[in-house]
Amino acid sequence: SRNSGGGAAAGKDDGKIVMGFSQVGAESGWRTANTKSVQDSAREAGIELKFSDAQQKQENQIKAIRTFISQKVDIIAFSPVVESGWDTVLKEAKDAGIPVILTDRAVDSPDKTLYKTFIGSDFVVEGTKAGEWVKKEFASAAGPVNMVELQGNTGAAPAIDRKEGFASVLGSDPKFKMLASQPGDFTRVKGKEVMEAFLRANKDIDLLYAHNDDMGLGAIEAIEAAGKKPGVDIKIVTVDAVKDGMQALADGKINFIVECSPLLGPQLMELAKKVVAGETVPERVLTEETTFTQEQAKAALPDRKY
Ligand code: GYE
Repeated sequence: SRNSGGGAAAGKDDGKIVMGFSQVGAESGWRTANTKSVQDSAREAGIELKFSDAQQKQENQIKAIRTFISQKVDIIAFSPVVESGWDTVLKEAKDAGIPVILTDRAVDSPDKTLYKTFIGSDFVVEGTKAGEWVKKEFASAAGPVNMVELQGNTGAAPAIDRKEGFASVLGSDPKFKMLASQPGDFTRVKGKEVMEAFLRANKDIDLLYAHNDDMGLGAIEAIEAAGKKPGVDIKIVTVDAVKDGMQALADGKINFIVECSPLLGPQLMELAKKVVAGETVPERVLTEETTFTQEQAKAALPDRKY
């Protein structure tokens, strides 16, 4: 630890950066790839990682952050499961002199001095890309285009923003009708369950927008069990582009995927080193992403790492 500054419980000052990282959980393929990226790049950067899995519960993340504070880590990074309710614990970290980096997801704290930087995707842009694809895909359809939406976990930045971006493109166009929109918590199981309910309640669904691949993959099972063809009878657009999603896209069961990169580890470690060294870092670091059609997925799949 470098943060040994005289305290009784301080570790030895061996110059090695210690990072406490509180992860959301292991809810999706994206998350698994993200965890691996963080762990691998910490090792490569020579940063000692204290990794904690919150199992999708905010209270567990708050506990983990408090533990990191009491352990006097050099830096804390975390991916907040929901946007709200972090001010108190972030203030505790700040008062202890421990810098915080937001990874992947944002918090809605008005006080921007509670964290040093935020690295991750622009989720509103992702939702916009999904909406624009839908608009083009159904350009020649008479309408109405009946849509359903599987949201991420309630209160999470990517759930709020992906919904907003999509609605900003299609929401004011009367041709596009959102029949139902419910949380599927970013998991396959819940995606399947909620899609079953959507199918029971709505005879005529033209399009499913799922906030991640895993919920889309769960929904595909529900659609097939209902005797319909995913990608044909019901078109599907998702976000992430993890391997299983890309495979379903190449197989024609998903129609379009908006990429969201989980490989945040290398940049996170670079930022952490700078922050601990007292250097200034940009307050927002955006990830670069693309989109995939079925043909593009076929081409990209052989080299897809996650
Ligand atoms: O899209 C989803 C995961 O926060 C961007 O969380 C991340 C999202 C990702 O569970 O698959």
